[in-house]
Amino acid sequence: MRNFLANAKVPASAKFLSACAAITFFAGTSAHADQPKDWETTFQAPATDMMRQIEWFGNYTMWFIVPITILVMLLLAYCMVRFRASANPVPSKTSHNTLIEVIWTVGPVVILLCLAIPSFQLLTAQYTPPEEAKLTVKATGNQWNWDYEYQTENTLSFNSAILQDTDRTAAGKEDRKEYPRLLAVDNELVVPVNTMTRVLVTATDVIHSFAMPSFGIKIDAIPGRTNETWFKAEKEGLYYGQCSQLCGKDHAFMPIAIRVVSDAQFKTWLAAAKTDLPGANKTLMAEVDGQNKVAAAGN
Ligand SMILES: [Cu+2]
Repeated sequence: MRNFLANAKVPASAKFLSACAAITFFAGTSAHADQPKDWETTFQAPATDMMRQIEWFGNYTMWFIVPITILVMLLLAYCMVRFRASANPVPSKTSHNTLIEVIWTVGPVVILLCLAIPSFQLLTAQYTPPEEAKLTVKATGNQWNWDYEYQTENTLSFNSAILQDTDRTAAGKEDRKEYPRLLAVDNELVVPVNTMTRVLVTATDVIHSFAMPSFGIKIDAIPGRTNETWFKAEKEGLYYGQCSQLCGKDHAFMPIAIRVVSDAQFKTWLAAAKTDLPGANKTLMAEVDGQNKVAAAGN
């Protein structure tokens, strides 16, 4: 199955979708990372090609939804005014009109086809990793935190739980913009940029869901079962998601944070994290913060 998936070709139209979406993406925000914002009505900025395709499809469906809604509203208003009892005391007794019946049958079929074809292509693309994964991490949902395991030579595993306000100072995470309340965690999942990453997702107790909006992934974490998804993050930064399956009283308090760093930074971090995780995280944070300051000064 894996070979079949790996060899399946990404449909040409999917490439077209991503090309169109890429234009939107590069014209958009150049925020360093992404997280939900107050009063946000659109998707978070995509950080993977898959999310760009999803965003394109979302915008594409709007071209159907909005005109149809307007047409139905206008037709309703017209009928209510034009055929109200006082203006039209003797109603027409017409019960059949072949032309109109053909139009209202064929029209929706064509519209549905226009939506279904790109939708199935997108679904296929989501289950078709374009290349073999270079890194595999396992995410295990618990009530109410996540365990991450790096399936590398010497396995590295740690727990990632919501950052408590009382721990902010000790963790060096006082900046609430970078480490927002309810989204920041104690130990982020660190991955290298532009690297095909496979995520194996499971749970120990109840069903959770591993979701990262900017990456376009969301997959259920089910006890006794391993689900698989993948992403290839294109931009370094700190990304936030949340458990997306109602899983109990603290469901809202088990965020997911993924830190995308350069390949070299990842290797250094991984080597250090195996013996001293808090130390490795601090070193990495200091390095990333330093980079950001240089970037901000350059702007
Ligand atoms: Cu959960």
